[in-house]
Amino acid sequence: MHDFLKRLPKAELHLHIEGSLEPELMFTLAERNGIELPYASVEEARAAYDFTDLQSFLDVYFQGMSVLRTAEDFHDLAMDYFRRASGEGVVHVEMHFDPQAHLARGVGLSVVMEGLDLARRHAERELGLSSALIMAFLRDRPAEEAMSVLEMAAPYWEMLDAVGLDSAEHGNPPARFREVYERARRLGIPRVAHAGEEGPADYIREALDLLDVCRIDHGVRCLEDPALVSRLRDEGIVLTVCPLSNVRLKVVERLADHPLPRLLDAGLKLTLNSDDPAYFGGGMLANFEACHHAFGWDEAVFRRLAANAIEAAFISDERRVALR
Ligand code: ES4
Ligand code: ZN
Repeated sequence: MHDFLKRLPKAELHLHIEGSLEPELMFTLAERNGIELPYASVEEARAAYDFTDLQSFLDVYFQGMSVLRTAEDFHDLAMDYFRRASGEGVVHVEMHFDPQAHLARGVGLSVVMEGLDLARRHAERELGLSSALIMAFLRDRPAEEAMSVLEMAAPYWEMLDAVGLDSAEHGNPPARFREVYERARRLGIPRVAHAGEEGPADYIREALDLLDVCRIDHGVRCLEDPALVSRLRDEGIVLTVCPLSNVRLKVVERLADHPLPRLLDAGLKLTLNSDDPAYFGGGMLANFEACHHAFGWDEAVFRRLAANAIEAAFISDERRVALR
């Protein structure tokens, strides 16, 4: 099964590129930029990745990305991940990035965009790996700030495959971002949003109704609302599920308790993703393998999940055919 899962061409639709920062690179970049880390060693950093919920992770995640200062740093971050992913049989990566988290540290949008764009072209050439870019808004920051970031991104609108919504979900419903998403819609930029990870099923409904998203990131709590499950199935809305993330952030206690088999039985269009691989115990292959161990799925199930991702990816039909 390991060889099959590794060879299976996988597209990743839910990855935070800042969450792919392995402690080794974190230390390299800290040294390069003269930044003090709160960890004495790579091992100590890894030991600190013991989370109780989404917020406890986000605190560590925002701290970790403080080492990213220059375009070269963002290039190295993304290229480091692309190489690892490619080695696991990943052929396409759609990466969220958090411009507000960088702007708040005095790192301009042009620095982030230049570095990520260079890495994307480098990966295409060197690895034959395609990628997409999802500019995410921090939902625990004001909607006005998100709107100004969207306007600030005008020189890069053409480079954005979608906008997304991430960070602390509790108490930050999609409705607050209605106008920002309406602006993105008018600009012709596709939309996705995290919903129903820690937040209620109602947030998934809101993301569909008010933000007009084409995919839901996570969405695992939809099962609490049977009418919503029917709707997701009937409309073929893709959920980008992140199994190891859900375990590490205590959305579920153990992977064996994860709603994935029930979501599958409900006829939903699911994909498997790594979310923040450096923090949650592994990349795409680790997530696929963990599901094999927890649920005993056969090759046909994994083929279907991988095909769902290629089907829902922000790629040309030409590329889609090449990946099938
Ligand atoms: C995130 Cl797991 C998760 N949830 C929400 N926002 C995020 N940003 C990075 N990882
Ligand atoms: Zn996420």
